[in-house]
Amino acid sequence: MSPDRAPLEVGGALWWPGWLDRPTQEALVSAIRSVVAAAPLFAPETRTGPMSVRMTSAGRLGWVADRHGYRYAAVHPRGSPWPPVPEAVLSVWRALSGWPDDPDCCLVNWYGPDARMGMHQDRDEGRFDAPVLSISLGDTAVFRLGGPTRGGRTRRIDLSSGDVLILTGPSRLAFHGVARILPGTSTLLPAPGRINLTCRVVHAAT
Ligand code: MD3
Ligand code: FE
Repeated sequence: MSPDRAPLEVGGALWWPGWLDRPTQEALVSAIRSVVAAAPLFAPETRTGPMSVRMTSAGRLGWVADRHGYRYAAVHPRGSPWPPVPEAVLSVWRALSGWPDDPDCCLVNWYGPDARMGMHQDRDEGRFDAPVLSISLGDTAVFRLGGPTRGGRTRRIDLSSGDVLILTGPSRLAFHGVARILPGTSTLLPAPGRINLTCRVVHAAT
C-alpha cells in the first residue's frame, strides 16, 4: 500500500474512500478479534450513563472513561496491559499518516446498529501535532465533521468499509461525531454494525 491515490480533502481532513481492499479489511477484522479476545469491549461510563459505542484499545495506552472521568491509561479496566497494535493496522498508519513514529494507541470502537457518538473534541492526547488516522470496517457511518467550536456548521461524510480518514492540522481539533449507522450497507461483518479503529500518538498518560 502506498498513497498513490490522492485523498479527498474535506474540512481539512484527508479522506481515502475504499482505500482498503476486501482481503485487507478481512485481515483487520481478524486482528481486531484477537485484540478483543485479550482486552474485552466495554461500555465507557459518562455522567449520563454508559455510551452506546463499546470500546477497547491496543498499544501502550488505551482510552478509558469511568466515574473518575476520561483519560488514557496503561491498563484495561480489568487491570491487564493492552495488547500490541496489530501489524495490519500499523501498515496502514505507515503508508498514509506521514508521521515518523508509530501510534501508541489504537482505539477500537464497536457500533451496534443503534449506536451513535455525540459531537466531541479529542483532546486527552498529550499532543495535537500528530495526526489521528481512522479506519472504518463494516456498515457505513454517517459521520459529522465540524470546526473548532461546538455548534458550528458540520459536513456529512459517509464513512464506508475500507475508508481511511486522517485528521491533521486544524481538523485535528475539530468537533465531530457519528450521527448513525446505516445497517445492511456492508457484508464484511457477520451481523449489522461497524468497527472504527483510530490510531493516535498520545505519548503521555493524562
Ligand atoms: C476528528 N470516532 O474515537 S472516526 C473517536 O467513527 C471518534 O468511531 C468516530 O470520534 C468513529 O474519538 C470518528 C474519525 C475521527 C477520529 C478522531 C478524530 C475524527 C476525528 C479526532 C479529531 C478530529
Ligand atoms: Fe473523536
